[in-house]
This record gives sequence, structure tokens and C-alpha cells, in this order.
Amino acid sequence: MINKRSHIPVYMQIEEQLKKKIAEGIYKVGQVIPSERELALQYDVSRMTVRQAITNLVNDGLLYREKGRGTFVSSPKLEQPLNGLTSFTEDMLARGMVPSSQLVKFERKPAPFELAQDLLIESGEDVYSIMRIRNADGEPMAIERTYLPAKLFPGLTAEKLQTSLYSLIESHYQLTIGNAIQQMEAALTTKEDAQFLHIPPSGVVLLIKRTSFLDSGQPFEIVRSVYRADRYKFISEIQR
Ligand code: 16G
Repeated sequence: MINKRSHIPVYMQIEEQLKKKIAEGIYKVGQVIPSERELALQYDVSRMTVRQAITNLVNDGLLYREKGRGTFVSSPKLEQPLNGLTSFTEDMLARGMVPSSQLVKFERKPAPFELAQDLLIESGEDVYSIMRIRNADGEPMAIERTYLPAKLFPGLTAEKLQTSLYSLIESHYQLTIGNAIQQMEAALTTKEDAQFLHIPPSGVVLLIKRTSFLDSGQPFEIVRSVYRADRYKFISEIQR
């Protein structure tokens, strides 16, 4: 299976073999793969060579290592297009996954200066401050901290937020969502967020800040989202 005379380096050939086994389901998601020692024996190569192949697959997100336990097959990352103003619920349903939320916080309070400025409301006007864990098929994918100007959503309650915010805005409040501005950056997770997301306390996350506007131009939400970098990749089409 491994051709040591090939011009393709041996570690690359092993990488391909391992990838194939993952794709064919011989190594299944969440399962441990054979140890470096076993693979070295199996392919008749050095452990160093096997380690190189595994490290590359870990860096590509196909495998992950757990200290003292071994190397496991990762779940494939969700591919999230960046060119549409969609909701979490819509995104998950489009993939055939079941969306759900855990409402951690729902508060009404006066907006601090900077938030009021961003939402184009007076400082001290009320906002809803909402924190939700967003799950796909029961697995936590992101944390959303959402701020909504209270005057746009009279009578909003925690119960109303059990499902989709965007469908509530469009169906119940009869508002038309227009556009949004989004920024994204990488960061290390906080301890609290790591627990919510079921990731290691030193894990990497993607922070997205979205300001969304109604078709009238009025901002209706500011959302700070924390996405699991191990479960998400963002895709955008660019043109010249
Ligand atoms: C997405 C949006 C968020 C919006 C939410 C509504 C990003 C980065 N964020 O997660 O701004 O509030 O969808 O989802 O995409 P919902 O309608 O399912 O509650």
C-alpha cells in the first residue's frame, strides 16, 4: 500500500490512506484510530513518519488528539456560506439538522452608551439582552449574545424566544429584515464559554459580530456570537 520508491513522500501516502479510511467509514467519527506504534508496524515505517501524517490531519481538523487517550476522528466541519442573511434555524434546517436553543439569559435593561450608539437609540433606552446556546442535532455549536431595542419588540418574552428570532421578527412583529454588517475574528475561548460549548478551556473560537438592519435602515439587533472553530468553516464566493 505504501510505495517507498515513489516520489510522493511516505508521510503523504499515509495521510492519503488515513483519509481514505475516514471517508469510507472504516475509522468512524468519534472513534479512536490505531496508535502511532500500531500504524508504524502496519505500514512498516518509522513512528516519526506516522506522527507527521497524523499531525497534518490534526491540523486539517480531520483528527484530534486527546492526552493519554489517543487520536480520534473529528466530525466533519459545518460549511457556513457567508453570502446570505440567514438565521441559525434556517441554516440548520437547510442541512437537514435539527436546530435548538438553550436560553441562558433574557433581561430587559437600559442600554449603555456604546450599545445605544450602535443600535441608533438614546443611551438609557431599554434593550433586551439575550444569551442563547445554539445546538445542531443536540450538539452546542455557538453562543449568541443578542441585544435588541425593546421599543421594536413590544411584549417580547423568554417563551417567545424558544424557536427562531428571525421568524418571530418577520411573522409575529411583521418587520422586514434588510441587511447586516458582520465582522469575524479568531480568539481563545473564555472558561465560561468553553463549558457551554463543550470544548477544552484553551480552545480556539471564531467571534462574529453582526449588526442587522430592517429594510428601513433601523438596526434591530447586535449579536456577538462565539462559534466553535473545530466545528465550523465559513465559505464565501468572491468575484473579480
Ligand atoms: C444567526 C445570526 C444572528 C441571528 C440568528 C437568528 C450569525 C453570525 N448570526 O445565528 O445574528 O440573531 O441567526 O437565529 O449568523 P434564529 O432565527 O434561529 O433565532
